[in-house]
Amino acid sequence: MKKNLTRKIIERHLVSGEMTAGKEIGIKIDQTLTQDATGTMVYLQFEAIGIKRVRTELSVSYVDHNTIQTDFKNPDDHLFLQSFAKKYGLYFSRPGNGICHQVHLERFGLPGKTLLGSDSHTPTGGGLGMLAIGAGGLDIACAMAGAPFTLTMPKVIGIHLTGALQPMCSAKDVILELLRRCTVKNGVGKVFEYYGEGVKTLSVPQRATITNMGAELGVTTSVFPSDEITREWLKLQERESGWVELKGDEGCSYDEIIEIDLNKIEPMVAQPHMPDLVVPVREIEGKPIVQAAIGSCTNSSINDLGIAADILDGRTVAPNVSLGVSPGSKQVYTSAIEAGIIKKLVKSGARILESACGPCIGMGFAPASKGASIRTFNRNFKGRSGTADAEIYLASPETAAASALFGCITDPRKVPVKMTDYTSKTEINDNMIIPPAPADKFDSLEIIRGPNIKPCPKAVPAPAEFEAEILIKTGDNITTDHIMPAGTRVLPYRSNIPEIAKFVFEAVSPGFYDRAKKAGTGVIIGGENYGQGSSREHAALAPMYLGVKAVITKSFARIHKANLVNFGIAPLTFENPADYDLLEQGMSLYFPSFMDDIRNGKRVKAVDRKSGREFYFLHDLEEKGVSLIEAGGMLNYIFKRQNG
Ligand code: MIC
Ligand code: SF4
Repeated sequence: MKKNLTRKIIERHLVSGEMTAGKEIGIKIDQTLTQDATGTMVYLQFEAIGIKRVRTELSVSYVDHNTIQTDFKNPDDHLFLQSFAKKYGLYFSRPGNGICHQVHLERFGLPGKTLLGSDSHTPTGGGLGMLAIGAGGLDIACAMAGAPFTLTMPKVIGIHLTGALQPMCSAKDVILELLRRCTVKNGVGKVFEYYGEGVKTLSVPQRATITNMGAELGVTTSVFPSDEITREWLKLQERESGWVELKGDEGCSYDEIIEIDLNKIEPMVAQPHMPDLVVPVREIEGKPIVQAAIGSCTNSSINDLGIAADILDGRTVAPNVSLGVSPGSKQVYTSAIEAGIIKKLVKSGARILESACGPCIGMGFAPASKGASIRTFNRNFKGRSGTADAEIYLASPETAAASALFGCITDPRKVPVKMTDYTSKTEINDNMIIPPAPADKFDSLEIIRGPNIKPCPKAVPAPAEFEAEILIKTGDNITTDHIMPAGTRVLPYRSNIPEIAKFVFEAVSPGFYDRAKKAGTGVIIGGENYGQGSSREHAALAPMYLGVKAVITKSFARIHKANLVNFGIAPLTFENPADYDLLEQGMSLYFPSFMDDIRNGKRVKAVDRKSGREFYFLHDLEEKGVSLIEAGGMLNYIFKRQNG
């Protein structure tokens, strides 16, 4: 049988299950990555599992999200992560070394390997031919303990690339075009596999831009073949020995094929407040901006900075615009200094920010009130920038730089510059990566734990029956940023669930925390694609802590749904979608046979005792999922198994 690439990699890693789309499978995980904002919980959970050394081929702990250090909390978390990595066998990438996905691509990623990361943009590694998947923290902790990762066998969508990108059109425009066509809500249960002649025209960082933002499509992951271009990139990284050729068999089949002619791709922009509200730049040209930002794990490689520098060379950023540039990694930063890129940018008026996530996750560089900001990032959810009424546009480095120059959204084809390939300037220096201590040092090493680091709360086993208040009813496409915001005020509490729980649904529904506390037991009603976006398990963990027992929606995003189950919250959907209209915040629902219903079928009964009306909700949990709900989440489940 002719196989596509996704199938080949899964087959090589298959531990359990049948490779039929829609069926549950378990795969071996070769590598894991975490970042600081999700990492502290991952390691607290790993510690609770009680294993002394990671059991993967490679695990890396990065610090890139929260590096502002407004008080002790943040640096305390960094010290915890550093001491943990040393003791338990992980590499530690120090703050300043760069964004996890960019650094992993440069220094650790390998074609054909599986990578599980506690960050939704882990699929960046797909640019190197990895099967790289984002997941909740608890799944990473289990993978580090050597457990297979459970997922639904995906459908594989072939993205057939032909032609070559025209000048000033970029990889970002390719993925924006795909978002325009496919939207944020149709990717669940799919892998996007790129193939065809056009692949050869794209560098590894360009491929990584595309696979990175597959996260916004909602797909499980995206993958490119590993070819001569991949080999050249690994050679530049002095890691050529890790190269293997990988591709789908000639004539292999896909569940669906999407055609992209790169010749026809033009500069695109996503409008506020969703990454799929995409139009060609020319349609909204002239819209004034107050800010432009180049960086994030999507677009912060040396050529991304290089093209911006060349556009701005000898010119000055428009007086109404503040331009921020965050190099993706120390490697990008030092190489950009060598190549004269930073000088050109600074001379033009750009503000060079730290090599970290920074403004992408609302850590500084917030736009002015009602200000429009054009960013090379991947998410433009309302409020994520730190300014509630700001308008965030997503575009390529070419478009962002041209817009910064003219002070308004500008088609970069107006300022054509010759694309220079700056990759030959790559400087390799791993002095900011600390290797783990040898295993026999384990007992002598201490974990440094600041006062803001609190143990991960455990859920209580699911009740046989319960009465719960509807704490909130949301619309469609609710993101984990809505459920559990980030930014400078909230991120410092990622290691402290009782504190961070106070921010749940803060901007969407003020008073949620008090309502939940008062009710004691609650449920959430959602629309379609509930929980899209970030992998942050805090969006499940904090509601669990506040007594949420079930989330009932029209449909779920993949990672959030898995996170709910990991923390013992039942993800349910409407048997009759019209029931959505009958349920309102403040109503009370009685679940007379909750656990029996979950265990014995796919239908869960609830009653509004006031009106006597009955509702039926559905679940698609398989055996393991049912056990997790029953046990009150993954940690309880593991302990139960460990103690017989
Ligand atoms: C994001 O881009 O939303 C984040 C911040 O990187 C998250 C992880 C987190 O919330 O810590 C993600 O994408 O998973
Ligand atoms: Fe960091 Fe932004 Fe990438 Fe998330 S999307 S990993 S916050 S750069």
